[in-house]
Amino acid sequence: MVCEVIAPVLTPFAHGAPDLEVMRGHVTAILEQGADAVFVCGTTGLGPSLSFQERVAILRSISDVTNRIIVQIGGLNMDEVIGLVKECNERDIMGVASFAPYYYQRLPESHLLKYFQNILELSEHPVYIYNYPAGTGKDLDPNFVSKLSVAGIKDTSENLVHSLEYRRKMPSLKVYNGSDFLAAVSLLVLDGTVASAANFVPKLFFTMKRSASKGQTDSLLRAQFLIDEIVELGRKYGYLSSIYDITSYFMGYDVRGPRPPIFPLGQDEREQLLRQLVTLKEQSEEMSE
Ligand code: ELE
Repeated sequence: MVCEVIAPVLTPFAHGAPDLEVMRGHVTAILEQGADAVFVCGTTGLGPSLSFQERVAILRSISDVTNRIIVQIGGLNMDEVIGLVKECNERDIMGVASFAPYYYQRLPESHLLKYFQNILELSEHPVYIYNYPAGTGKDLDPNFVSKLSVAGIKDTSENLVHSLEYRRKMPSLKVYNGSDFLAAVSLLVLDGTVASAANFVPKLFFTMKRSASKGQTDSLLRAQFLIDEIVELGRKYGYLSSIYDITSYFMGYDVRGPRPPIFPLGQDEREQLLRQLVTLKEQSEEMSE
């Protein structure tokens, strides 16, 4: 099985707006260094906080530099969801993905199905489901997904059994897991990983993919445990914020910062974080080929 590393790419913000030039440079770098594709406007990309116009601008700008792109188009405004599907239809991309409409916890399953059916009817690209129960409050489980003719599922769950269930019940469906902590095992037993760590250690992911294809589980696990340490450290500061500092430090260029309500780290926090990253960066360089 050919497994893939899909990077859920962060959105660099400067002066309150997406910095598309920096984003294009970042996408180009991570694709050159080891990611197979990018996932834009997802969780790490702060997609739910972007305006429709910003998401269209990101789609246009990034699809100018690569066609290895899956666009997260989900939201609570159906006109905008449909508008984004139509925008995507105009472009050469790999696919569109959507999480479940969130916030309204008592929506019946029939409404959730209609939401995805609308997308499927309109999209000229393969459609992927982004299952993120921790974020949306809804688990689009294998039984739900089996009712839709989607191309694949990105299951963000730390429960591997849950991801494997899609594979067991729908063998032809592409199945990815989105947890950083399950990246190695996803490369071994699923179609791949959509791990946010691919923003800052794309070369390590390249090495991991090779280790997975050769069945070198020792080196694969060493890389996984290093990623775990970095993500755990980042989470202490708020991972959606600290990932900007971690990425700038590891990649050697400035990916700017998040936009409130995802607040950037304070100066003291940043310095503290960077001090703790020094040896982790050295280790990742040693492990990457
Ligand atoms: C994961 C998120 C959330 C990857 C994206 C992704 O960012 O769009 O495990 O809650 O931190 O879904 O990074 O993961 P947790 O696809």
